[in-house]
Amino acid sequence: MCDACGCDLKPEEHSHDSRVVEVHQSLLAANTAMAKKNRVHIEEMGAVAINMISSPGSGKTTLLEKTIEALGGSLRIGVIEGDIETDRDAERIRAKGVPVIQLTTGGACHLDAAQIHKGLHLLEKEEGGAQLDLLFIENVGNLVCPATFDLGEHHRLVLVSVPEGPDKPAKYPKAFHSSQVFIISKTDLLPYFDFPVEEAKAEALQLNPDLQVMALSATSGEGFEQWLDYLKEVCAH
Ligand SMILES: Nc1nc2c(ncn2[C@@H]2O[C@H](COP(=O)(O)OP(=O)(O)OP(=O)(O)O)[C@@H](O)[C@H]2O)c(=O)[nH]1
Ligand SMILES: [Mg+2]
Repeated sequence: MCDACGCDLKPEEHSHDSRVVEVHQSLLAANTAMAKKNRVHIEEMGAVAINMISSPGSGKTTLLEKTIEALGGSLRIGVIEGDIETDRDAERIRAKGVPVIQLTTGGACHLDAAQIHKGLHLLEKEEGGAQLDLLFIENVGNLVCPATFDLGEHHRLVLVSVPEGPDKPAKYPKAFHSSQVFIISKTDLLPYFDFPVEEAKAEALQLNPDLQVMALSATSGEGFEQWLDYLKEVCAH
């Protein structure tokens, strides 16, 4: 038992040094300040930015591919991809003919505002990357760390795919508290999984009543119109 705080750890196993907390707070403050600058930079590019957060494999890149196919002719779309390793997602997006930058974090579980600052300057050098209507930022796949870091986005989008199960809003509340849009993806798989859509929606709305909730399948196209309408509306403002 630790005499200082009464917890179960031995004194040498943890710290009561308030400087540890201060360092974390100043790192977050620096990130928030850089995110503010990024938002201005993105607006100068003419764009609205959407930060996409989800578990690995819930369909972020596929949703982007299908969105570019549907709207790439009418809206100028750019993408910043975030992954721990590889430029595979950027290659998939590049094949759709829009400007894209891959950021690799080398192990970090989220993008931060300083990386986006660099990414914006690199994107501007890509053909068609300097003036955009929509900038998508695909964050590193997980529902935990990305929720803490403002990147300078205007909208935050959290996805949960049908095979992951409906309990994610309750288990990972910060991602849902801090988002404006919640997408239930891969609805073509609903016949094969136990995913009560209305219950999942209700649970998410209980956490954040302002969430805009959509259910869609990128492969079948079901529910896609609502998503495209949302994007057009976002760009019109
Ligand atoms: N059935 C079905 N499969 C989908 C759908 N969307 C994506 N997938 C599949 O899900 C897998 C993962 O899709 P991605 O788009 O790469 O997922 P991601 O979220 O970008 O993954 P990470 O970047 O690794 O986090 C792929 O095999 C896709 O073909 C969908 O609407 N329905
Ligand atoms: Mg991806």
